[in-house]
Amino acid sequence: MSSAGLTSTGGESLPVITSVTARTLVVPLRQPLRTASGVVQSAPLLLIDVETDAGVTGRAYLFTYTPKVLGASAHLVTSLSELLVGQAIAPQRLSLHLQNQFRLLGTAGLLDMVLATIDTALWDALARFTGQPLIHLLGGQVGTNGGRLLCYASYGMDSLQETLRNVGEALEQGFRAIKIKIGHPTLAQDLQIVRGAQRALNGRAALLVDYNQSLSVPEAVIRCRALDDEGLTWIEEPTRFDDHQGHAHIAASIHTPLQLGENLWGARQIANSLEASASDCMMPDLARVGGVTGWLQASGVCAARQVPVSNHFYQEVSIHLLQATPTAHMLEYFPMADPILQQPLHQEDGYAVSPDRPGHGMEWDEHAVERYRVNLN
Ligand code: SMN
Ligand code: MG
Repeated sequence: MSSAGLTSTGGESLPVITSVTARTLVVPLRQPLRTASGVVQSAPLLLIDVETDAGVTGRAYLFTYTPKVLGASAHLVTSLSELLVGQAIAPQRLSLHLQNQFRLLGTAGLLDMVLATIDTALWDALARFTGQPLIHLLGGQVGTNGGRLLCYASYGMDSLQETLRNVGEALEQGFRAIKIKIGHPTLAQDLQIVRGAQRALNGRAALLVDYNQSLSVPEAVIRCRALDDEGLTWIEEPTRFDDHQGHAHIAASIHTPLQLGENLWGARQIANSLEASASDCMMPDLARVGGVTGWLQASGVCAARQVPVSNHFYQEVSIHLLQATPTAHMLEYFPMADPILQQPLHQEDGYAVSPDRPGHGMEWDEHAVERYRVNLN
């Protein structure tokens, strides 16, 4: 079967897609994740499985932030599957083709996130077909640097007491870096919590903070200047993600590095943000940057500018991508999908350990998937 503009090809050596299916779940979080811009009570996940005639299945999940769009995202997968069944597993080629199909509509938003998740599943299928971990397909090697990547424990916006408990927990688990969210009603509260956390850490781990876009530019300048000598590794998203000039002004007002990226759409928006000197660091989100294909493009943009790169969520795939990213910095460790994975990503002594299994290494725990499945029809 062919779709407009793409002749059906099996390519002698590549598997051919036989089905693309979606399942909708709501997976519990260990605790609700409070940010200055809203609370995430649970993890609404869309699971995508791409089956092939070679007997390998590519997998990926999409975090949709709210269950309200889970049904729509699943319907998008069903529609897109008509463009994919019968095509060879060639992720770069297929992702470009799918983007071109929607040139008039534009894809920014949920469609881009679904396309990115399909891209990730296609790369997983290709890697599984070769019998190699994804990192090998990207030119990296499992076991490099001991196959480990420095990671940080990611927490929410909590009270001083809860923050101190989180810091103690992270130190006990061996983390060498910890992120907390701030943006409390007053600067004094932010400072009290940052200083309390730093006292508790006592130099045993780095501290990162995240404002989740909650401040106006003038307020962000005031608060970031007040935090500038608190020894923070980075200050994340003080104002709206796409206010490049606003972030450039904030960045120019302080010496603490700014961190952006989780809300930027594709390598293009990352390049625009860096062009505006809006950020010192970048942390692409797999679903917004365009999957593995988009990440590789963004990685090149950041490498050209020597910008440190971390990830946002999707740790199981991001650990492969970061180990093939020239300016890799740290992995955000936020195990939201662990309840549905047979072998969650392993963290020890503050490092995430790269799995030496075909593809990204995720296998669904089908019993758990059924337990958390939601029927939205
Ligand atoms: C974040 C964003 C959205 C939901 C939870 C957490 C946060 C992060 O910005 O950096 O992880
Ligand atoms: Mg963030």
